[in-house]
Amino acid sequence: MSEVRHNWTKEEVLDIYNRPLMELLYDAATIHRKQHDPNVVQVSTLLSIKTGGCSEDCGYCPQAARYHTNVEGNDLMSVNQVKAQALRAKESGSSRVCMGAAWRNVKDGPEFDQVLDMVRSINKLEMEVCCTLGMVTENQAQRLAEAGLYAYNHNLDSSEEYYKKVISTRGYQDRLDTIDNVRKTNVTVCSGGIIGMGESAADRAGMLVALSTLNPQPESTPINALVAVEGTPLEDEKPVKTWDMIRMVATTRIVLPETQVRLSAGRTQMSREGQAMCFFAGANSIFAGDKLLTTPNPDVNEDMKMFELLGLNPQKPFTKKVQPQTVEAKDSKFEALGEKPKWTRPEHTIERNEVAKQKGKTVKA
Ligand code: SAM
Ligand code: DTB
Ligand code: SF4
Repeated sequence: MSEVRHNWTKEEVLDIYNRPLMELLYDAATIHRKQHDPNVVQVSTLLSIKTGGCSEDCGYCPQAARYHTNVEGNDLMSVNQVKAQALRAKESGSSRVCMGAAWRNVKDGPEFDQVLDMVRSINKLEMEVCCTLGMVTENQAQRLAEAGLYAYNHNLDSSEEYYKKVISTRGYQDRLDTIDNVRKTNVTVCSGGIIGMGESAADRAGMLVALSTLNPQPESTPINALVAVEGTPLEDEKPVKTWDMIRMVATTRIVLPETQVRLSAGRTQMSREGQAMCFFAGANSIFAGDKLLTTPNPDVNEDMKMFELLGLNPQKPFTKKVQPQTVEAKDSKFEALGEKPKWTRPEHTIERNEVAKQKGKTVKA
């Protein structure tokens, strides 16, 4: 087994990222084969259960209310709608459903109770359930765990230094605190980030250092290539080069040897050959389905053809960890505390976010 290190330095990680490609690939693939079956890829389906209208100013996100994008906002989906979509995902070969909400943080109340019922109903379909709902308190994480949640996604998204240049409505420590709250339960942690937001290779290394310092390290790590959406502050960022994606995946595999590296947003821009290189470099999970949350993703049938071509098999649910038990709402040990957690609002000025916000106001007027 490769040693899991929690003391990587930015310089060490940057050196790995910049190594001659053949050496980087060889080392990453060697670690990958020791830790994982290289022919098995975990398949998740995303479901946007509450779309758009978000209060935050995340520079990459088409769901932030202040920017003018083509995203149509929706209220929280019903439990029945979610169950139907989950069944469809199961039939198409997914082992996990990841429900995303355009929220800054979870608030106790009927909407959260409804999300807990969604978790219960998907867990009963014998699928892994993941949620990404923004910041959560320990009590909220406990309630999700009790409903049968398998994973909670909360990305660090970039290095601490670059995060400040992308978001002003919350801080990096809020993200770390949420991950810590999830860690106090038996829910697994899914945390990764985005490349292609204008950050340097050193920032990419910085993000991996932050992820590697978490102890235990996240069970899954999504690597997203920015989907530059018109109307967002990052609309003009150049598409991420596939070479950068391959390097980032390989470096993630070396620094987080046991994690499932998810080749996430950005696959529509990549050839099959490019994606195959990412699987070789250590990626062993994807998001399937023709939509991510609001933007396009490759067609499921195309993905299945790619799996066949590469001899890859979808991972069965609960391969890595036993299925959590679902406790019904009436038997819950945890009541809603209605806490008012003090998540931060640094609210420093980010020039390009301001410009996009003003443009949004003009378009909407
Ligand atoms: N609102 C919650 C939050 O921000 O934690 C959960 C949903 S949010 C959409 C989940 C993740 O989607 C973000 O952390 C980011 O990594 C990713 N994401 C959002 N917009 C993206 C984009 N345009 N390109 C790539 N990834 C994106
Ligand atoms: C993650 O790291 N990527 C997914 C999931 N976790 C929630 C989201 C990607 C969103 C891409 C932009 C969109 O479709 O809105
Ligand atoms: Fe809201 Fe999450 Fe999008 Fe930020 S990334 S604007 S918190 S939905």
